[in-house]
Amino acid sequence: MTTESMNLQEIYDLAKNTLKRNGCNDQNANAVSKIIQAAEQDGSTSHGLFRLPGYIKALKSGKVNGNAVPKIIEKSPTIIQVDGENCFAPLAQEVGLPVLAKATKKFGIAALSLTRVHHFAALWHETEYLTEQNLVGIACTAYMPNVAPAGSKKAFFGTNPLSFAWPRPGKRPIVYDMATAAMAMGEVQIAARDGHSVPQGTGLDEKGEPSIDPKEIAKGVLLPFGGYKGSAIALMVELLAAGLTGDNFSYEAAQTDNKDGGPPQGGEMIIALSPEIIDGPNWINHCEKIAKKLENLEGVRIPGQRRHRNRENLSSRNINQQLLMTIKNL
Ligand code: PYC
Repeated sequence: MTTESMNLQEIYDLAKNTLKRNGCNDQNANAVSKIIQAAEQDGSTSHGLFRLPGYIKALKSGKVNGNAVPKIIEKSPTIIQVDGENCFAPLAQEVGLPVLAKATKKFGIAALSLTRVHHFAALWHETEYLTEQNLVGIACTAYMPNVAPAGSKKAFFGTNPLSFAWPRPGKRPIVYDMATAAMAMGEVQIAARDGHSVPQGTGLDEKGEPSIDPKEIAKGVLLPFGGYKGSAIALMVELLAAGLTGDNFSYEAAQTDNKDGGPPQGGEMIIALSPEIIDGPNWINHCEKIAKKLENLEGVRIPGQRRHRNRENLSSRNINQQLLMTIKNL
């Protein structure tokens, strides 16, 4: 793979200028560019510049409004809704998360329901934001059908990612962000691009046969992780991110989407909890004990640790040259 070296500022600038050239105003472009830059910084390349062509397709087709002004609707003191007016999800998060954090610090638990957003990004961004304020974060979103429920060979669930983050004051949080599919679609697409195979159990080809060829899986379906267990969690994500927000289930997103290749319209559910209020001031000491015990087990890595180590490295990143050519032509 041929790559080009870019520093983090250049990555941000490339994303922002491309988004602005294609119809985003400054605020919308900034929100998306920050999360693209953060993904590249953390080594999460499948959510970095790799997503930019998809974002641009959604702007060009008019599915996403690059000038949207998301609106806050306080449904109760602890239930906040942000109507994204068809923006990309990061801007709706930027608007809603401070309100969610404030309500959680006051009442101990609160929920943020994002509606009419287009989510294509990693979810650790929103859950980690909450841990910076010593809150626990849980976030999930549905997508387009590309995962077969356990027992079926037909795409029905989205990759339906779920993120959980736990604060560790003075330290990086414990955080995971995982597709409930055996592998995120972006990773399958990158494996296809780079000519790598994927592990057995990732998906089925067009004929419904197990495959380790990502190009064949892209034409077929992904499988949920852990069989019926992952399938049950994927269903939970559908119900929380679409049932509870009133926005699209994955199958509904497919019915209304214009298939431009960009992220469909959907909802996101973000739940925040305050350990300080729910437990009390001893929560830090108590929870540090389990974190330390886990860290001391040989071979164990605290979830999020690898990304956080990448984050400390502020040097340039190697970006796929073909991807850069595609972006420069947008
Ligand atoms: O990474 O596949 C993904 C995704 C879907 C929705 C949000 N992120």
